[in-house]
Amino acid sequence: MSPIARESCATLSVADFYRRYMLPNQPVLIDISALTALWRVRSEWTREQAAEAEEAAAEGEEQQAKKQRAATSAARQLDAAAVRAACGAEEVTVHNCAPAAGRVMGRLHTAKMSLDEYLRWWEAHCAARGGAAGAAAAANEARAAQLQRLSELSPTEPEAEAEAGAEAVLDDSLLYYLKDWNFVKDHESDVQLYTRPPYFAEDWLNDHEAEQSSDHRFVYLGPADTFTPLHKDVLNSFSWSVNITGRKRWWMLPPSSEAALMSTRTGTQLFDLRDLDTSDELAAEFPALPALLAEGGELMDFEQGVDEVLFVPSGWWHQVQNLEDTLSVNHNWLNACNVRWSWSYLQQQHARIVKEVPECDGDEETTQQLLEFKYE
Ligand SMILES: O=C(O)CCC(=O)C(=O)O
Repeated sequence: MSPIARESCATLSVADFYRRYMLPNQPVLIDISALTALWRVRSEWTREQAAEAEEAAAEGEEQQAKKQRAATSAARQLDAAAVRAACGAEEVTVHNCAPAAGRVMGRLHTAKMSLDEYLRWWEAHCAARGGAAGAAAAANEARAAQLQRLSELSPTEPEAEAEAGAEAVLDDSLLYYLKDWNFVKDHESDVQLYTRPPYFAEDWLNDHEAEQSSDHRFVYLGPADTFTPLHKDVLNSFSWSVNITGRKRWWMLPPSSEAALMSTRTGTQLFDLRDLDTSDELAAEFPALPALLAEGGELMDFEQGVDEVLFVPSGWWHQVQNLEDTLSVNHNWLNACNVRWSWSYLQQQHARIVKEVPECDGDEETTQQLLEFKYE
């Protein structure tokens, strides 16, 4: 296994980020708590319970920072009532990560619902699950009911809801992960939830797309155990991802590992690296993988704490699990450092469409439309 590089925005300059990570296409985790402290997503969408008293200890700086992050992560929770009040009526897409829900064509099942519905599910799920986040969810629910009563927005009886919450039973067929919510696109003019960290300022994808109907700036929200399957990012873009609440586990493999991630039997890519541990039959389809995953291999397997931003370089394969209830923000982007990989990827895909879709041979307009449809 390879270790992930760790930095802090207090000491990492933009020029050093460029030279040490972006240009050589290497991942890095950067503590940006000094930046997130100023963000509205933190002050308006989360609540902090009093953190436990700090132990005075003779430890290294890194250990202390880790302890501090763990305490912050435990104390800071989503303020579901505030999020609901801000944009509960919006439609969002959720992915069902419950193992019992299965997959469709190698992907998680998805559904569309209002954010309000999603947050109701979230609160019931966290309350039924119990623990610290469950208590926070119950408090959120009570606060939401109070806000609703005040605003008379909902016809639902708050008392009946609170009762339903108290009786909630964990439904193991549902584990919803809200992904790819284009919050910024729809709210640029009224609220700036966060600012782009300076390391990622030069962004040809989203600056261009500001004029378009969609973009690559996302909010993600998922309770503990929600999951993003193995993939590399759209158009070989870079991505950055920061946790506003919670922690994530990331598994990352460099672009050179791509062939090892394709089944020798079907040619399709692996869904979850952990599936190899539970199925010898599946493991046999990926004979080159064990060497990459072994000690001394290429795999990076690490935790990302609250207020840490991860730089995911172009073409790196990754899968992600939320270890706690996690609110995160992420962008995909292109610039002079990676646009050539995007361009060659698009050329490959163009050639593939022409080869596999007979109608496209000689019809450039249809080929372009299909390309656009696939990567919009
Ligand atoms: O946080 C997640 O679940 C996935 C994020 C991701 O894949 C990315 O930022 O590239």
